[in-house]
Amino acid sequence: MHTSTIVNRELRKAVEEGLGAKHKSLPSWLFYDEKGDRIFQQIMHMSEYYPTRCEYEILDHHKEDLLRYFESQQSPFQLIELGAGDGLKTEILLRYLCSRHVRFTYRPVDISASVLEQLSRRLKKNLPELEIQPVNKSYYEAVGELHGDEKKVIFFLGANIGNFTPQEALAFLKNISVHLEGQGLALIGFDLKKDPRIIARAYDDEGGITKAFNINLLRRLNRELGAQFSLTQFDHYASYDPETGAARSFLVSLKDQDVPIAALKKTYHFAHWETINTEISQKYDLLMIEKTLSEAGLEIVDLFFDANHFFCDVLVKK
Ligand code: AVJ
Repeated sequence: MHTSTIVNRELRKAVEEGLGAKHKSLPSWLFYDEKGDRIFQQIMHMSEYYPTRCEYEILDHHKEDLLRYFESQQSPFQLIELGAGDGLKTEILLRYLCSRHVRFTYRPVDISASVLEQLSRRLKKNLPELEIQPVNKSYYEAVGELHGDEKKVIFFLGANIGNFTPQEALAFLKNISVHLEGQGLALIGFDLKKDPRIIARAYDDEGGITKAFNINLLRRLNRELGAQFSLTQFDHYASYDPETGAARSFLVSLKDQDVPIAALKKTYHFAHWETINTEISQKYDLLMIEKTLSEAGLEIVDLFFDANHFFCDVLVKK
């Protein structure tokens, strides 16, 4: 079956569930259509959006350490990156591993075909010696299909784990841990609690790029499901709760309105100021990280921080 048919079925199911709930929500994977991919690349370049820069710094400064840990692996191994995106951060590390003639296959997994193509094209050009096998799947699917005896190093970077609630993150990590039997390793990125103002700004930038990212989700529903959302009658709102560490994004209805969605043969009502929760970006402290990992049956091998301690990549094994 064609990928777009599957995505479309998933899409209809997600929208029907999310908009049918008492507190309306839409899953954040819906952000990443072609335009959403492009806006997210802009977000990663914004001065307010620190996570990408922090992780870039971490991977650059600790590439020797990481190599040492990977080399204790039987080679060749599979380097599986879940939610690889445009892979710009990972490229520093891939470049280094290639320069040291480490034998491995890079398997970037991403739900977005366009971003994956862009990544493959760039890596084939920049690192022709790299063996790369792109996987166009959601990471749930990809993890479900991991098998084989080859040793695995699983990357889950860029605070992607933050899109899960803490309970969901635990379940996902338990799932991953099954695949680390033997000598497997995983490198997991956690965005850390910090000055709440810095976090709030990262999700509500001056230039309105994050707003455009959020609103684009409605444009996608208009195009792919024949919905009739007015893009000017919803606003972007981001909140950060320093107690729980949850940064959340909402679309806020600016008037009382009815929105038909042709593909669902339904019309949804939005009261004035009613919200649709579109994303959670969970922030962690070290205690939460340790607790979550140990509950998932994972052992911390090493922790890597940027100079500001804004972000942390944790290397774990089973
Ligand atoms: C791609 C999930 C890591 O939550 O920080 C950026 C997405 N949303 N700005 C994040 C995002 C709004 C991002 N992740």
